[in-house]
Amino acid sequence: MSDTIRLFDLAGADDAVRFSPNCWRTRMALAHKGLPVETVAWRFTEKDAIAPSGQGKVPVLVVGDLWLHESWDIAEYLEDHYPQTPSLFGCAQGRATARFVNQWASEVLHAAVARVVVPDIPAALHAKDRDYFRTTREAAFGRSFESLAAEREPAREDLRRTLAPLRSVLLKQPYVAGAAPAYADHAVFGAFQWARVISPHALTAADDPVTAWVERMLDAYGGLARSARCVAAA
Ligand SMILES: N[C@@H](CCC(=O)N[C@@H](CS)C(=O)NCC(=O)O)C(=O)O
Repeated sequence: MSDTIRLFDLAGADDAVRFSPNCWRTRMALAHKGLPVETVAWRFTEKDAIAPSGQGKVPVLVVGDLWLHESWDIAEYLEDHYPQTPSLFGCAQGRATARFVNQWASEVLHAAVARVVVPDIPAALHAKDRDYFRTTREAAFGRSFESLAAEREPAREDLRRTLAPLRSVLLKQPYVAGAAPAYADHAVFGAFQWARVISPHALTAADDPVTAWVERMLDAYGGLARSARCVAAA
């Protein structure tokens, strides 16, 4: 019998509000492979709960005695250890290209989305996380949440420009990975699901091809992402 898979998944004050872009990558990858998972609601300050992983960030995936972290490493683990399930990458070249897409999303897209949504996050956090979140994020941005919130519109404009290559690709094909979603899509989609769950501010216009792709991703895997609890709708 295969081991139960557990995922430590970032939650807000409400256990059902799961808003981490990196955890959503893993949730989508597990769904793609048809692997059942038990998610564990985790807060930023609950470092002890994931200490066996040797670091302090989620996603953390626990399979038997194995504690895995880093969303990209988790994706590779799932691909290599469950070869009988649908592939996340398709082939060696697909894996290499997905690695680039993943890195672009982590370094460029997440930073651009953060400027739009981060000021909305404290209101949804568990009380025990609020000071930690403000202190660490304001230090990272070098500015207050209030000043970030005041510049949300220019941040959205910058994000729209950042999305230009994604938009161009999605005008030619329905998914980043081609005809069907795969890990390159999961890697990018996490950022959109982050915003959708935690913020009332739309990232893209209704007629943007990126919006149509987000809708397709929300419907994928039996509507897993669409069924997620959103703060704005709560
Ligand atoms: N490169 C890591 C990034 C993980 C990460 O930054 N996770 C955030 C949640 S999205 C976290 O757990 N932060 C904990 C903290 O800031 O203390 C990955 O892709 O898994």
